[in-house]
Amino acid sequence: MENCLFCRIASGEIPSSKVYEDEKVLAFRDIDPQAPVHVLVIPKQHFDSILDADPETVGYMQSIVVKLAKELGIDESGFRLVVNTGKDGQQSVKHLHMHILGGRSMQWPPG
Ligand code: DGP
Repeated sequence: MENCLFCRIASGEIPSSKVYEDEKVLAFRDIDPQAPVHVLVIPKQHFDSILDADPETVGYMQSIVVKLAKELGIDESGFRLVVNTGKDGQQSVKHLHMHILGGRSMQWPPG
């Protein structure tokens, strides 16, 4: 989608610190990391949010999250998977993305 930041990152028009890529998804380091490990997983196809995405895409993204958690060495210590959605969810980029946050102990409840 034109003018979508994450579509432009997915196409390579805007550079990112890439962690993983295949024909369906891209994973890259968050520009403003909130933990020692902070990776975003996005589908290359544009969906505004998880509300619009099909279960196959979401399930595939989940499988990449698990693979990356192992590769990033945070599967045993644990991590947080976040999908901010809409206004109250504080979603700032309107292209579905999953945050993988790890490498430190997380707080609960979130603010
Ligand atoms: P959210 O608030 O859930 O929509 O998270 C969007 C995230 O995207 C936020 O943590 C910062 C990150 N971000 C925004 N712009 C860029 C960018 O240009 N490059 C990268 N790598 N991350 C970005």
